[in-house]
Amino acid sequence: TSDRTEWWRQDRFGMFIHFGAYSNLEGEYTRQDGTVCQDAEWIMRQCDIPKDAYEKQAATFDPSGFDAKKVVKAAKDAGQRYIVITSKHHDGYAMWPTKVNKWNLRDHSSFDKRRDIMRELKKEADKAGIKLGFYYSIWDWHDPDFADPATFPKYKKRMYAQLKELVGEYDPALLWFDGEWDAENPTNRWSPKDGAELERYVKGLKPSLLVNNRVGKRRVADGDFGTPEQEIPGQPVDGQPWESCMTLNGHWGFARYDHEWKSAAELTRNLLSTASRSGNYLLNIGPDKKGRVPDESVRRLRAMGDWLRAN
Ligand code: JFZ
Repeated sequence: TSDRTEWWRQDRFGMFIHFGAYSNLEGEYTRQDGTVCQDAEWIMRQCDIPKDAYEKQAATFDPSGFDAKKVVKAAKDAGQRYIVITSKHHDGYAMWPTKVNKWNLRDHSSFDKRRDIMRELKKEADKAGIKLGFYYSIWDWHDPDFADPATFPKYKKRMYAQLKELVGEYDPALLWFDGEWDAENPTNRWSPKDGAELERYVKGLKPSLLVNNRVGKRRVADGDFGTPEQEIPGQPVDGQPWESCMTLNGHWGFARYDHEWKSAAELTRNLLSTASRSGNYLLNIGPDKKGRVPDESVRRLRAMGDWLRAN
């Protein structure tokens, strides 16, 4: 119903954060033959990185420069009222110390074992009155049980266990699912029934949780809000609340070669036209391999906030 989305519709403007083991490559993978392949959070797939090579690079991931205070301040300065961070992207790498497997920032990295960036972010967000949500990819390139129909139920169990950890440990306000599509990908067999089950499950863990429509098949009946991507629809999506997510440059994850930053004026126009059509705007940052937010991003977010405060 519309009541459960009320805080979120009033907040209007959020920060998306794409951060994971792919960030450690900063968008560039050098193959054995010396050629360089470029992509961001899809780099493992797009550049055909062998699993062991990807695991090897992830073992050196050390985002010691991640500063939750700075991230929350950047959001606050921009006028953003909630944050959605990737807890697990398609590469399956968990950004919190999950007990479900070792493929995570605590157990498979060079990062300080005492730190938990999700906990740090939750603490700073709480202090600033900013809500925290998690992106979670249903699609998983790393878990061998995902791709095989015979073992998919085993994968599903682990996914449910991870979501229980996330909700129990960090009390998120929102879960942003992704990776439910199957058109061009026969190994992804997520069904409407799977979606309905998952939605029921997470809302059973925390009834007030907001969930996007990618939990199921992006029908109006799926989740609490629609998720047009990189576009601002002219019409409401069948009366369903909606949120448009966008990048600041041309990538979600950090790409050191991408200098095509959108201007603060364009971004502000996007925010305003989204808001004028009763939509939410989720604007993305991609921290670098050290976990630092690029200056180009911070400056644009601040310029947007300055404009909002002045007008
Ligand atoms: C997905 C991810 O694959 C991508 O890496 C990023 O996290 C983004 C926010 O979500 O990409 C999509 C999802 C949906 C569409 C396109 C890309 N879509 O509906 O056109």
